[in-house]
Amino acid sequence: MGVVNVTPDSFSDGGMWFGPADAIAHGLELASNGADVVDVGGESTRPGALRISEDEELRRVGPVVAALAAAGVTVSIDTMRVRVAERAIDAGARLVNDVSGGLADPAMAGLIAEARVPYVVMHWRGHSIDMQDRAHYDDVVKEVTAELSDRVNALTDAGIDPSRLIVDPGLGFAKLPAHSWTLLARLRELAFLDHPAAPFPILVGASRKGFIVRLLGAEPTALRPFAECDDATVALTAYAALAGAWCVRVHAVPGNADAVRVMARLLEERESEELRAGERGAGEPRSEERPQ
Ligand code: PMM
Repeated sequence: MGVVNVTPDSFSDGGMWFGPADAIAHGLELASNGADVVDVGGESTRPGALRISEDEELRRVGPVVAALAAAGVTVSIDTMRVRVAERAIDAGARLVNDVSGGLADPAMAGLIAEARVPYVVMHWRGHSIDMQDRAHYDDVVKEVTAELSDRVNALTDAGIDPSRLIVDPGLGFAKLPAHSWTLLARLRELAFLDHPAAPFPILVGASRKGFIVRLLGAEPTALRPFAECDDATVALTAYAALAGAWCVRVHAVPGNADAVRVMARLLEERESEELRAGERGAGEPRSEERPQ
């Protein structure tokens, strides 16, 4: 999933694709670089960001979603607002990516149930303005899994088909860097929510996030510039793919698309090796049956 932030102030690429023409050209480039989905967002969610009005969000994303969808790109709309999601679906968006997992707008669940589109449910504890004040956990994996389980149960109770849900740990959202690293290290556990339809597909948004920027800074307090974190993002993409992630959300597509293809081939090989080993095992006498 390639990212088009139609914002002046995002985490990582704010202001670069703010005009509709630049944003559309960037989305087409991401798709031609190998992104299966292009995620269009109009509202920055960097820590401390203020919200923009609904009309401003619609003004930013509307033409971009419509043009990319008309060009045959599979578009995802990154929004917490039901009206923006609805307009985007009408304009051809095929997936809704809601960083609040339906908590920011209570009408979102009804729309998703009716529109029958895939829906990304990210772990979220509140709006960006003060989300980092909520980064307190005893066991971050257990708590994120429990809170995502609550969301997924509420969403399916509201009529959403569980097969349309994708879950996301929300790296950097109400998380300190150590929380994001722990969630990545135990990624597989996040699929196993307390819901009859588990395991769920997992989306990982690690690209250019603060926990990478901080790790790679030359000194403990120095930050590596965002655009110089793309090799590290590729490393995490390879890891996430091998750990079974369904999708990675990234800003620079080519290296990540290659990593996904390489890991898919490796996983395929691992599975057929396991199958072959199983067949060999079934044909051979077990150790206790072997002639002495
Ligand atoms: N991160 C950002 C925006 N949208 N959506 C999902 N599902 N997961 C994420 O981790 C996520 C997201 C913020 O990143 P950006 O502003 O650097 O694009």
